[in-house]
Amino acid sequence: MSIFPSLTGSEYEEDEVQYNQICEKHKHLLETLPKGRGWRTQHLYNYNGFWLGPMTLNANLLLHTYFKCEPTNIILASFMKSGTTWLKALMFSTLNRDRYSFSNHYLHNNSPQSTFPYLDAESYPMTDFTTFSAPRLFATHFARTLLPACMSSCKFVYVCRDPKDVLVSKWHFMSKLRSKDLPPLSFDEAFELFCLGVSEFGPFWEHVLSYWRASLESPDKILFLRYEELKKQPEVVVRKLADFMGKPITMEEEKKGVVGEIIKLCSFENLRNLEINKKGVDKFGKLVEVEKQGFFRKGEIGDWKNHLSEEMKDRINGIIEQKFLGSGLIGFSE
Ligand code: PAP
Repeated sequence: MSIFPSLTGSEYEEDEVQYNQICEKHKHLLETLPKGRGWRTQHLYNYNGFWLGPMTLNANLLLHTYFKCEPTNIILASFMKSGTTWLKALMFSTLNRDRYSFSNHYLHNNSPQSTFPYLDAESYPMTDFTTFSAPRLFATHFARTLLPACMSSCKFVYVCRDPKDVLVSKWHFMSKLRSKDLPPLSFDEAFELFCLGVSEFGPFWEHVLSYWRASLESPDKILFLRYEELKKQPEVVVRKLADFMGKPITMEEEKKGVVGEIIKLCSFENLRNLEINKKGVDKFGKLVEVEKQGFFRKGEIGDWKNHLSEEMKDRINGIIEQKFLGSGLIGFSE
């Protein structure tokens, strides 16, 4: 299949030249950027202050060249393992609540990952997203400062989570995906790398701060959420999401219990126990396949207590306090 399905003749040739230039740039970057130890792949590359694997680096270059921003786009952004799967299900089912009944829903037969595309997979220029109807939903793990400038016209939902739980969740997840040709990454090694900021899409703190600062500048454009608040008060968050996406819950829907239906549909227990999420893989770009059940592990607050020593907890909490000092971000170092 052509990499530019919608183009013909000279248009195609022009774009092919551009595409080859990106491949060249990618090759050059891999040779020149600072390298760190990868959790899944052998190396990560420090690109504009953030650590990316070779494929996500390429995806970022492609995104900057080919992505066509629309002000109606709504982008779900998160650091890995912060609640993306949950938010994908919640945003999709909240926005499309007139399209599907809760007794026979899209999510009963399709994984949350399939609801809307990741910008970080190497999908460009093969997929023409302009054909999707508005508002178009996308997900990304890229820090705000790694995204194209035109995206300041789009809305963002950012979800973050206690970094200690993120670390534990990510280590379990990446250990499964890690190439069998590489030596395993022990939890102690992952902890050390995480503290140094060397972790796919990290440093964690810079990632969170990139969206936090943007949300302070444009609160109407960025809805800043926390996994823990979603766990404690899901109904408050679903109403916020509905308002933010331009589709507030009506009085009639409140009476019918629509908010409760959305929460029940997207709950960890429900999604994890659906047959569709127990078998098979989700595909990201050309090469990455992830077992669907890998997205549903424990879904709890505080699993870090089963993995981190007292000393580790104090060290990571100290880093969080220092990094977030004066930012207004609190409650991560408990
Ligand atoms: P991703 O970065 O690979 O997209 P993401 O969905 O952000 O992963 O995070 C996965 C975490 O969310 C897992 O946490 P755990 O390892 O601590 O268990 C996963 O279990 C949890 N999770 C997935 N779906 C839900 C849900 N519906 N409700 C609550 N937590 C969920």
